[in-house]
Amino acid sequence: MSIKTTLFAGLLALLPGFASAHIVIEDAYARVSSAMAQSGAVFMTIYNHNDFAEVLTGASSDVAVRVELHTHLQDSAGVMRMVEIEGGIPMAADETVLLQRGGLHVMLLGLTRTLAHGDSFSLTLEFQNSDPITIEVPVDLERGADHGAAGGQMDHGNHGAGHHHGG
Ligand SMILES: [Cu+2]
Repeated sequence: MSIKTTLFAGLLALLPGFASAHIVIEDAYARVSSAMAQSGAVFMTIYNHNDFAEVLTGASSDVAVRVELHTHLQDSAGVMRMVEIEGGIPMAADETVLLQRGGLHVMLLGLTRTLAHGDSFSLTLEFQNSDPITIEVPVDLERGADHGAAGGQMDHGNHGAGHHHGG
């Protein structure tokens, strides 16, 4: 009987369709520092509703020559610097990961066109175990650094204090 239970759980974890339906991306937006900027950053909330760990392994978009996964780290001089995350962004089972200003973000390098406030573009996110997810990202230059606070329409913010450990 325990063998059957284990087998069933194993099969569920192997079904790609089952897996991809359980990653939810919300509240994505992009920023550039100016109209002349050569790079930009994308922020979002990622919910891993799977009961297994996932890894955001990479991303791609036709608005950038290269797309990297970055975080901010403080160097020995106390200066915050952006660094590429080797191996991707891990997400524990049922974890919510915040990509936000001053922390994790998707970096757009070598912009192929100008990103102006109100524009939008497609971004494809790739995962270790789940199918890729393509989202439409609005360019929002007016969003404050206080992520999500201005929206007021995000039910997910009430799911529990455990969601806010990513920053
Ligand atoms: Cu960056």
